[in-house]
Amino acid sequence: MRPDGFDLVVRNARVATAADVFGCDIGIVGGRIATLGDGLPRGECEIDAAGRIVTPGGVDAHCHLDQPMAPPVRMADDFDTGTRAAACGGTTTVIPFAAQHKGGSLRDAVVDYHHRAEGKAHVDYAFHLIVSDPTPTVLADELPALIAEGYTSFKIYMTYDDLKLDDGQILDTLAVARQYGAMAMIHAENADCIEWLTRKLEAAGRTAPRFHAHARPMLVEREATHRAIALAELVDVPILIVHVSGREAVEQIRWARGHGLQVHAETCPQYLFLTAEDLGIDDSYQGARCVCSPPPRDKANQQVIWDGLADGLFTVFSSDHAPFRYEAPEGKKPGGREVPFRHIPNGIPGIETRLALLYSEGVLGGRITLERFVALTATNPAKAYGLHPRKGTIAIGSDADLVIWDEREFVLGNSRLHHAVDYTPYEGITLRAWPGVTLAGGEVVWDGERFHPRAGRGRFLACAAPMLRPRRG
Ligand code: DUC
Ligand code: ZN
Ligand code: ZN
Repeated sequence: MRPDGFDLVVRNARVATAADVFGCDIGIVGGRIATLGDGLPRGECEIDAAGRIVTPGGVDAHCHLDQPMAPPVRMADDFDTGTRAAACGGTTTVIPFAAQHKGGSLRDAVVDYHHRAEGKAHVDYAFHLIVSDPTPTVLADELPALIAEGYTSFKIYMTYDDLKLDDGQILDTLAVARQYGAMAMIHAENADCIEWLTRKLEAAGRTAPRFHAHARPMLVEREATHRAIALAELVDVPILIVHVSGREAVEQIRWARGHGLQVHAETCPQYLFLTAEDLGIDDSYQGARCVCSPPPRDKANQQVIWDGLADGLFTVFSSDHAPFRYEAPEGKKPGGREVPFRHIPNGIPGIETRLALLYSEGVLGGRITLERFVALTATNPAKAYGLHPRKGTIAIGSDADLVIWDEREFVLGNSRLHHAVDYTPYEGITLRAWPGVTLAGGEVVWDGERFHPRAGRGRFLACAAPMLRPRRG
């Protein structure tokens, strides 16, 4: 022990890591874990965690905060409200996206995104990049330089007109990931199929929110997932398929793994807790709240996703928090109007509810082990994006980012959440647990009832190279 003692001791914890669950005290000095052991001497502060599970703070490796959008649309959460909500839901590291505009510079996007985050974040953050215009300068200069500076992951879109790359551009961009050791994340949906289906639906007058799901059936995700896997195989580079929604994409990923390819996969709460019916069973506009891409599927597909979480198909469980207010001209009703589904901003909020949903239904529902919960929500994302072991685990030397869980039943409502969105898609769901305390760098940011703000507490994290080793079989 250091002669000057512990700043904080979390006593009698039932510590869960991705490998084990064990009892000990956690001694914290200077925002880091200094000691794990029994009967530690008194700290300056003490928290008694007797009988409670303590997990690493969550790492939300896929969320969108204050990402520039085409007017009038604007995201509801910036780095202040988004990281506030994250902290109150047990997430202590977020990785949102610095998005290049077509025709713009990737470096400029990063500079702008730093300004948006500066002095506002309550928890630590890193950035993924979004490469939407892989010009020779971006591929040869900007991207390699940014990877070297700690932006070691980037997202490639196969859909959305303002973001998508064609196959040749994807190959060129994947080749940079291979050469410089970055992690390529892929949004896999076939843009041309979606456009063709959307036009047919529009011609038939089928423009209500629920038809968003008809325009993006599983086939379009399956085809793009297969193509992404083939392109990555050609380049011989690992990839991570983001927000996998159901059976058909899962089958492609299992096939790839069976052939020894390094294909990682992410899924999100919406594919476990929502179905296409949440976009509407009639032509009401209410379903715009749950418009996201890929869309939620059905109960059978939810089970496929649960199976993939339990058996190790999925590496990462993220929120894909993309916050738009429902009753707002900058949100789900652009310009104040109920618009055809093509124009509804895609995305749902979930940064605060991600951990409690999976802990409640996954761990306490007996579907996944506590160790796998920790792996999916903290350790694996930290490894995939070069933040481990500083983040994502409970170990000597790691940041003292911890969640002490309260296990008790309550009904979720938006009024208890801390994001700036005027709804939650999970309104009325009964949860069995919620973070009772969140510690970020050894400071209490959430005490189970109150948020303890300190904008600027959150620091930017430069990421190292991805640590995930190839998975065979
Ligand atoms: N889909 C995305 O690809 N990103 C943000 C939200 C969404 O629904
Ligand atoms: Zn996406
Ligand atoms: Zn997203």
